[in-house]
Amino acid sequence: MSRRKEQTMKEKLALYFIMGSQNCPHKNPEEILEQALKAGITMFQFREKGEAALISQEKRQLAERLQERCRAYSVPFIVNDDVDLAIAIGADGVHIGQDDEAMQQVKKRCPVHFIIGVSATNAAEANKAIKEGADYVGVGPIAATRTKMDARCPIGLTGLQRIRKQLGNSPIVAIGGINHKNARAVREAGADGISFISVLTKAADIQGAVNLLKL
Ligand code: 3NM
Repeated sequence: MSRRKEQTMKEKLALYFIMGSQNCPHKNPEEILEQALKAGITMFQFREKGEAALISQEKRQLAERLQERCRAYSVPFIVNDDVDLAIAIGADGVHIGQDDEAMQQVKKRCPVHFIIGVSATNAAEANKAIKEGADYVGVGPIAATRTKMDARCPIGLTGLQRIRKQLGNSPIVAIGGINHKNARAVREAGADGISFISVLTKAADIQGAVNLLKL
């Protein structure tokens, strides 16, 4: 990746909000996203996953409604795991996990302009993802999280620092248990950006919560 592309990617990763309808059962995801966009998030990932998640047409319809909101703010709209959906609706990219479709296959199917993100928990996974052409790696979980039931053991700031050392300048976004108390330390440990779910889906004041994450 060129230096310039790398820098642009890092700017997009700064405040990366992730959400699916299962993360906000008693709220309207469109309203949450609208407020988050207004507050200044820089990238969004549609992650419709788990027992309560929408499927088929309902999933696609929600994706399209959320995508429309992101477009209005020129914020990239990324789809988690579901490469078919990402391609079908003309998303800006996909995010894949270690157990999802192989990178080579994903690259072959997606348009060249797609942003491709990969989850990694250690330096070996992160290195492999970047070598295979990932535009960024999502590194975590940094701290304990209640949002992802099958999350691995937290790697802490030390784990993040270790991965940063191995990856040189490649774009890294940290994930898992990130809130206003640890956001700054996470950036100082080498993350170009932070990604988060519950700190916004559970916030009474989304603007205020985003402001605190910026500090
Ligand atoms: N992936 P919260 S942790 C979606 O470690 C996700 O790869 C993780 O939610 C990973 O901000 C996680 O509420 C959940 O902790 C993040």
